[in-house]
Amino acid sequence: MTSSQITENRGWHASVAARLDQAETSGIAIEQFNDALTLDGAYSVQRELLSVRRKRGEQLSGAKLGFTSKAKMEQMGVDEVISGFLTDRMLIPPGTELSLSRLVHPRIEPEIAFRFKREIHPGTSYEEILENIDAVAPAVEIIDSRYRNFSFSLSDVVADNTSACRYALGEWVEFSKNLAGRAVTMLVDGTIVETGTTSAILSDPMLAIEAFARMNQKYGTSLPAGAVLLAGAATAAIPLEPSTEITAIVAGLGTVEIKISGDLA
Ligand code: 0L1
Ligand code: MG
Repeated sequence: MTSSQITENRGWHASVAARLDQAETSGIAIEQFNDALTLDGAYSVQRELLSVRRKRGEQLSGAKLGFTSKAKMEQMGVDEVISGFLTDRMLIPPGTELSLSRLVHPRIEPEIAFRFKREIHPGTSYEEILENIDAVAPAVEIIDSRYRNFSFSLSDVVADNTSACRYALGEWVEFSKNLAGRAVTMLVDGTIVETGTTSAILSDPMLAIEAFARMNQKYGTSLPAGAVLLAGAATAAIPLEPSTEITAIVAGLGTVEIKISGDLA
């Protein structure tokens, strides 16, 4: 590719990022880009999106993986995970209510999160990343596609930062490698709506760390000490409704709760 083609692509990727960012901040969905983006181009759009958010004062707070379940990989016809970034504005602090206002069609999924005690760089090896993990916590991720009908191609969803929207964390506990096969339950207002197991995350959440190492090497950016990795969903995601309370329980790990406000204005 010539340098003028790279510049031209960069300009186009920045304009795709601006459209996705506008959809994210307004809550108004946009049309899919479909085959107009390559996978590498989609990760370039993601980097542009991060730069837009940083200019608004947001700080990078972690990374996330998507398509970590066999079913989702088969549905999308892929054999590799996708990755996105998290910022401090996406974190729902404990005890605060989440407003659905300006979200497009949010869904919630139970996950587990890892915490890095030191900086991680794209060149950090899997072994070093593993040594850098000091804690694990139950988590929920709110995903919200900025595309109409929550429908997308692989490159669409990567460009849209893998539908990352918000996340909440339970209490951190000391990192242990024994994380597969733990029952996961999600409740809405005290009623069980989804059950699953942490083995839905690439068969063992430990494999999410390996997948993150691969993705970070290829497409990642440096993460600060204290950053988190959302490893992937343990059950299907469910649509969020106003004035509800969601609880996710990961057996032997803990609980995370969030309240959705009634405010839709
Ligand atoms: O975090 C996720 O598993 C979602 C990845 C993107 C696909 C989707 O929005 O369903
Ligand atoms: Mg997720």
